[in-house]
Amino acid sequence: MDNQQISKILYEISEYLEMEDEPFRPRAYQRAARAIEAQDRDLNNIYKKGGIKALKEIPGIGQSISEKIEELLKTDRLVFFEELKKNSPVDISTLTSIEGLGPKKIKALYKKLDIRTLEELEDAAKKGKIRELENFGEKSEKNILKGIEFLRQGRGRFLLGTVLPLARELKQRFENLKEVKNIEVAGSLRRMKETIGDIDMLAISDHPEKVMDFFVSQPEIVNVYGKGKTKSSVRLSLGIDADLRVVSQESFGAALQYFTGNKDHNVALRAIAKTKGYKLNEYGLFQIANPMPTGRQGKSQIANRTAGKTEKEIYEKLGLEYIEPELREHTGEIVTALKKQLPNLLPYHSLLGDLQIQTTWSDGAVSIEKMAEAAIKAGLEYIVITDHTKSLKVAHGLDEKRISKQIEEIKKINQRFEKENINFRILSGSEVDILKDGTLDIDDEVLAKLDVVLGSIHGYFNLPKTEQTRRLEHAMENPNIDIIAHPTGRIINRREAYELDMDQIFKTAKNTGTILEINAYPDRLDLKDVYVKEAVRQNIKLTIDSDAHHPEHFHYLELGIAIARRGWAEKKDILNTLPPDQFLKNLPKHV
Ligand code: DGT
Ligand code: CA
Ligand code: CA
Ligand code: ZN
Repeated sequence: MDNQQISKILYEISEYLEMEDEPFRPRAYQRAARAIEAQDRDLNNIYKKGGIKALKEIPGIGQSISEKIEELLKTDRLVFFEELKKNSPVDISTLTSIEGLGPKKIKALYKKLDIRTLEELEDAAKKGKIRELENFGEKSEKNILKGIEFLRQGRGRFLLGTVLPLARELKQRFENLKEVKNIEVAGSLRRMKETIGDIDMLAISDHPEKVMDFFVSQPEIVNVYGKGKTKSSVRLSLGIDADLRVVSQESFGAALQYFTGNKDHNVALRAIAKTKGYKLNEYGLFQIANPMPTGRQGKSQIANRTAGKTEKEIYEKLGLEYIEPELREHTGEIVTALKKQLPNLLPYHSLLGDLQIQTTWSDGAVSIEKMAEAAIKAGLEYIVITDHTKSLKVAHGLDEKRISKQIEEIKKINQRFEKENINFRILSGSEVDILKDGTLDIDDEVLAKLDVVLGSIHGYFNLPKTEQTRRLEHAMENPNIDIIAHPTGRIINRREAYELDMDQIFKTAKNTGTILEINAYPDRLDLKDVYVKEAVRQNIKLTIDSDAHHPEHFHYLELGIAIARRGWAEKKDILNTLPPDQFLKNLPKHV
């Protein structure tokens, strides 16, 4: 269990306790949850090294909560939390995941309308009962319905950034098992889709029963749906399901291809196989011995396996270029592979800089220097410090004076790096707030002094489409804006993108040279893959930023690269693959 999961559980506990009218404990749990969020170190390591005593030394964590964290770390569950959930009449975990509904409102809904579940909430809202309650009104009733719909769409799907580390951990354990010759993750996870329905894994082994025994004995497993000789399905504590199949060595490639999907890609591939006199299934690519006249295909004889051991040989035999999993969505990759014109995809680990970093100057967890050190460890050559600006009060945004002060501070740190022969540069920047009318909340003279300026929308999400589009275009037209951060504002499973005419946005990006960001933060991934593909097609420049608020966040860059690859991006499309000097020269204001 990682810090993020633990802190989420502590937040949920505080919500349950708040419902129960507990006076002090909710705040204690919130404080602890926040303390863990801001921790650079993994709680597992802290606990391994110093036990419960070390947990208690973290400011904000007391005796009772440190014991609960210990239980979570040791057993991956917390009896106290499970009891709380069981004894509560109301399904708080689900109801609080609706935007705008906190424990206080949920309690009022329970007391006045006896609402316990999502279904009851929906029913009451549809009948117009909620608008009649004090502090609710018609608008919030509408928003509740919208929130329910949104939740349903995303329900059961998990963020790529949450599932990926878990699946890798599982994979690693299998790799250490001597009975396993090879193990791969398939499905949407291998395609690096932004959300994941379930985890699909494939293994090669001569002792499948042993592999199955090992699988169902993993500590994260909360339920075994079925355990067979070569296939098992389970539910993990995160709430996601996982399947594992054991297949033979000679079909491994075919199985991997089949279970990677997506389904439409597979259907199209099988059709191509058929036209070439083959049959493709999860066991291999087979030559059909005596192709029968149409109409009698059912009786055609399957002779020999032509391919199946690796995916590469299957694609090759079918006359296609190898198609990377991220492209297998049946959005043109097959015809392009037939023509051998697939893009030379942006490689993982190819970014030299990260252009959106927050520090303690605004709402980040650590200092500029600490973020720089973490970036060096992550293999980067430069970062841009982009703390929020003054309109974002919750984040202690910077005003003109503090921006100028920060520029000086960055200069000093860079001088020290130079003296110590550290090959790393900090660039000065800002994530400037785009106001309702498209103007910026920082004076142009001050912005002109910064190396890189990001503009982003953090409020007035509900403007009409034309107005919202115009607002963003207005910001793009400002020569001081280099990059639009998280351009569409969506938060996966939580908030829809604001209404934008994306064709128009792309047109303006093209005209002004403004760069669009692929924000790699796990619940943003904004621009999303389909927009990346369109931007790439139009030769609009992009960057990939982690939006790090914490030294541990640099690894999110991988998610951004995945989205870029899913959008067919090459190295040339992503500006922060360039070394710092060249990167700066390519900013719109210098081109
Ligand atoms: P997910 O789990 O919803 O994120 O999406 P996937 O793509 O992982 O889908 P999943 O887990 O249902 O199935 C894994 C792969 O197995 C899928 O991408 C393609 C293949 N597959 C599953 N069912 C079918 C099917 O009925 N026909 C074909 N051709 N392929 C299938
Ligand atoms: Ca899946
Ligand atoms: Ca599956
Ligand atoms: Zn932002």
